[in-house]
Amino acid sequence: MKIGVVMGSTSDWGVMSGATAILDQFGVEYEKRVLSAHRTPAALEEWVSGARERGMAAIIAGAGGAAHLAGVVAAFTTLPVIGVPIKSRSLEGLDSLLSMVQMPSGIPVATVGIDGAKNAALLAIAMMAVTDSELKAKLDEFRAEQAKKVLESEI
Ligand code: RP5
Repeated sequence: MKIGVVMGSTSDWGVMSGATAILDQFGVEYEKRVLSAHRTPAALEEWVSGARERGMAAIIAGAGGAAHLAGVVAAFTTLPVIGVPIKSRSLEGLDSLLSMVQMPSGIPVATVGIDGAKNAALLAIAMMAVTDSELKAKLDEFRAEQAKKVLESEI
């Protein structure tokens, strides 16, 4: 199984590379694409519609502004969709956050915090780990390492 990572613009890559860095760290395969809900709707539909057949377990979608990308992705698939609201130039990402988190009932998007690409990847990994014991062990190790750092920290 792999994860899909899609973003609306190359300008989102600075944030979205945080998701692929986590997927690399856990050895999880992914497909990454720049596709826009409003600039390339047909190509987006094609990519998302074939995602399950290409072995994807979930799709992470990052976009800024009126960030309808994640909602449109969710409209074309029943795979879990995780939205990453990207901090926008004019409203600091509040527009992106509300566009994703306030999806109307029936088509869910699991939305992480503004610029929360790393958490999106960790959530996708947690989904895969439900049925993948090797990944679950890696997730447990990641959590233990994180806890150790906090407990060892000094102020
Ligand atoms: C959205 O508009 C993208 O996801 C990006 O966050 C934002 C700005 O895009 P660019 O103008 O930088 O291409 O579609």
